[in-house]
Amino acid sequence: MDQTSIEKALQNIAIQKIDYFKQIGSTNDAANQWLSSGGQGIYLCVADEQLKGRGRDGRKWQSPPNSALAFSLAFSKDHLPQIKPPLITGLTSVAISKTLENIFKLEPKIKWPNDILVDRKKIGGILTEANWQGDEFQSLIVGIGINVASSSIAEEAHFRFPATYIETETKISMKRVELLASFVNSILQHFEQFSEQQLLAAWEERMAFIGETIEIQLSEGKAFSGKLVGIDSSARLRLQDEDGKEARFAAGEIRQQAFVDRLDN
Ligand code: BT5
Repeated sequence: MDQTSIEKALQNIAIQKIDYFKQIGSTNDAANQWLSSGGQGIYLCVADEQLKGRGRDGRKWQSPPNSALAFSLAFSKDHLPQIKPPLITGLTSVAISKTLENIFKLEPKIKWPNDILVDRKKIGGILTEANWQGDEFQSLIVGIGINVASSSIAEEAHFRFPATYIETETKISMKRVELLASFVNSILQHFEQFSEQQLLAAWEERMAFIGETIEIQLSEGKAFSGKLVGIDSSARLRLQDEDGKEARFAAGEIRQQAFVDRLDN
């Protein structure tokens, strides 16, 4: 993977600028810099290795060299997707999942709000960062990390959930640049074409743990448990308690008993 091969693989896609780095802190930071320097349109930043890859709430994301895909797409104000901001992570998850289904015949599940699981293990994660001015949505960065080869993970023992890798699940080895082009194509197509209704249906179809009893960890150590019944039109998680009463959550962390659930970074 290098600048030329990425540009070639994405030559028919409307992206204003592409940057490839052999090593970087975080591709989301590079995307933010592009926006701050007045970048207009859509920007793609790809890295072979991230030294400060991050997840939500300051957690770390591992993407060592030669093994994973780590990339970010930035959208300036006049190129923002039409869909409302709380649905963007879900839209990206659906686009990534469909690509894994189409190319590899995998059956990925989306662990609300931002994890892609295969066989109940984490194969990828999404970090969406939106910039606001007051309540006006100004720009957007969507960062995606996908485990391709098992060398993606240096310290798996510290993870909250078991991890997995495309090559482990499929026994297929595909050039990362081709995979990247398929993911980017799919994400941009979904951003342009998918309505909210289509998205909510496609998301629920692929939701991990649907019908199962889960626990959601809320801030300040609080938790709520119930049967996962789906998401609402604002992407809030819908849980039902034993009396059939429904509660909805805009943020939180799903725990599921069958999972190895470790606290880490
Ligand atoms: C995520 O956060 O899953 C979002 C990950 C987004 C990474 C991309 S890479 C390109 C762009 N640039 C960045 O700096 N970030 C984005 P979260 O749901 O908070 O999960 C983080 C947790 O996943 C960590 O605390 C670990 O337990 C676990 N983890 C870290 N690296 C992993 C990996 N490679 N595979 C599976 N699990 C991992």
